[in-house]
Amino acid sequence: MSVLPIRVLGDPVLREETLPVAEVTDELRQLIDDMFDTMYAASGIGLAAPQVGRTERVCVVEVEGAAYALVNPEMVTADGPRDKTEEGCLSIPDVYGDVLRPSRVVVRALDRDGSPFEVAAEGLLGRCIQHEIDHLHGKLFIDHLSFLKRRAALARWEDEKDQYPGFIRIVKAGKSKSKHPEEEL
Ligand code: K1U
Ligand code: ZN
Repeated sequence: MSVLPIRVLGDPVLREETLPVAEVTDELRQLIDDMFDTMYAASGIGLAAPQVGRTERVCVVEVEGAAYALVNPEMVTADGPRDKTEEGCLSIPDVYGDVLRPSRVVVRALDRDGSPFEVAAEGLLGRCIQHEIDHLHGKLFIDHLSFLKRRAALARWEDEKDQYPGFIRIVKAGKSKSKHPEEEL
């Protein structure tokens, strides 16, 4: 169980296309578990592999108690009326922007055991899954903003980024969702 350093805007890994996972191994399961730990420690609702410097096509989400590890996720459908809602990103701390996205998605993926499944999601879970799949293709929420709003978001980031030398954000362990708190000792 490890909380991993989070890469922030400016690290080239955030702009790379990820690589499909060929096989769900114990090493990949360890990465998934560490990503959940990191997401909880950072008080996030999602996290994608590039945010911890990895290029595997894998992300994790948890919204209102519904937790998913998504390996090789593929968008099956993205429809419904588009909603505009404010997003943040653990890789662009303290920067926010309104993003327009389809309100409903159906996503197909492999789970932590390598078994295929589909999830249909709307609301915050649907938005979070779209945000994480974007990360797996090197796309960030600021890329969805209008020219002026993106410029404002980047100006805000200019004021923040010096807190993250080497494009690394260290998150303290502590906020844990572990069912076994003694594991944290
Ligand atoms: O991928 C990430 O950077 C995680 C990101 C996911 C996300 C947030 C908001 C909308 C879509 C996707 C975060 O978790 S940032 C933390 C955050 O903004 C948040 C936390 C709890 C509830 C709602 C938002
Ligand atoms: Zn993000």
